[in-house]
Amino acid sequence: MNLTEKSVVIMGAGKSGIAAAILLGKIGAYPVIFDENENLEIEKVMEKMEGIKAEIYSGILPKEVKEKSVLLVMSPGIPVDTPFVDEFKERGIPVWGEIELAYQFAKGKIIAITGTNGKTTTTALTGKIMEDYYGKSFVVGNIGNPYTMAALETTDSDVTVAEVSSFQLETIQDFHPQVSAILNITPDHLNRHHTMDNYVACKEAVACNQTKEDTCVLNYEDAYTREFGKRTKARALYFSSKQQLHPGIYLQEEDIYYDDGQQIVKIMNIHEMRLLGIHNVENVMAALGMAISYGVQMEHIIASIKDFHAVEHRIEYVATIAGVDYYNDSKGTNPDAAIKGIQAMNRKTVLIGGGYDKQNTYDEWIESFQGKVTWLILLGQTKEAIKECATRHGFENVILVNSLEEAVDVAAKKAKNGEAVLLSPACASWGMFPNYEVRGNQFKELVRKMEA
Ligand code: UMA
Repeated sequence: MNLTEKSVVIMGAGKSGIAAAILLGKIGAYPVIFDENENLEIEKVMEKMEGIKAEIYSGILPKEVKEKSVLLVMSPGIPVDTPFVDEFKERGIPVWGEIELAYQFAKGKIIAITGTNGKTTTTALTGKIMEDYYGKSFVVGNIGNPYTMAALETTDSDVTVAEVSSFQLETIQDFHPQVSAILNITPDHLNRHHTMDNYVACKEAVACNQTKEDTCVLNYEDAYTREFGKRTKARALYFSSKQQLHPGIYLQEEDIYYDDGQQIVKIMNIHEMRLLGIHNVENVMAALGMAISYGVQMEHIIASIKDFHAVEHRIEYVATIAGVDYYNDSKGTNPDAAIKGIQAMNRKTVLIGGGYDKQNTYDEWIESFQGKVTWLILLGQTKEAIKECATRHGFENVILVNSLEEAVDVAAKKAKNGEAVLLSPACASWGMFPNYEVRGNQFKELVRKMEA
């Protein structure tokens, strides 16, 4: 689509919206940013525009501005099933997500990773493997770097490694990764997608433009992704943490193997990686599968995996104070991710949880406590609902607090020498924090303050 001197409305003035507007300005289009937040600080948005001119509206977008637009670009956090978006669609105006916009102007090959949990770790690891091997890679998407920020810098010989969320995949059109992965699918974001079927369809969309020349790496132990392997047009490459696959990548005892259909190669022992927990073994196997499919030599892949550390906010060790180890798992934004956090702890744990209500259920999370969690400290919109759920499961050691500061203070008092304190909320941060990074950083600051 030729956008030169054409007006394009961008929904949302967050990271994605600003990056999309900058890209559009650079290619000679007229970006119009629209944010529904009436209190948006327009000056602050302008400061982030890197000298690119854009019209910025908050609260209401004037009708005549809407009608001039030839394209609507959506930020991932904004639902698409709204009357505002319908108006554009009814006029035949394309609605692209920020990822699709970037894709239309990007060059080179793409590796795209989705799944309910493990995306960020797997994306960071795959990005590192690519960077170590090729000397350069672009790591973009839900991980926190909008794809539009990097797209114009990419060349035909580059590889882009993109973490893509269901929100982002809902609005793709031509986006076509040569290698993709769906790590797992468990209920999440159902307040946005309404049904599990819709959510699963968004995840599967990562491979919708792939052909038999491409690869889709899938988890054999997840019923959704296992089934999807039978339907996808791409070559399915499975990984499993539970059984031997032929062909595929799998864990047996404590070793990872790769069976290419002809021969079986032992790749590495799991203690050679610096990541904790079985979920991380799965993330490593997925990254391995993608790197093999992309053509990276095995010895280089192994060296990069051995050298890779946990990403920030994902079961991240913070400090030991008075014999208590503090872990930041602010990225545990849904019950399934938070269960992995608890599983990774090897001692009694005081758990801090709760936050924004995504209409998840918490039963499995509470059931996973299994005597390991001594106290549950709850904050945010979901605190009452989680407390009620805990009571139903016979877990009574629950304390409700009003801030993260109070939560850390109470946790420090409850945790005994030799135990752990884990922030792993099972909920998004929204409502109390702009994102999980701010929540995790505040937790780390509060912990380190006690250390001083
Ligand atoms: N807004 C509206 N109307 C709405 C909702 C929001 O106008 O109905 C406005 C807000 O006022 C705000 C802007 O939209 O100014 C925010 O847009 P956004 O929510 O899309 O946030 P960005 O800052 O652009 O960040 C997005 C992703 N956020 C979401 O998907 C919610 C970031 O993922 C991503 O890192 C970033 O783009 C760069 O690609 C975060 C996330 O929480 C980490 N992702 C979810 C997850 O991991 O579970 C999917």
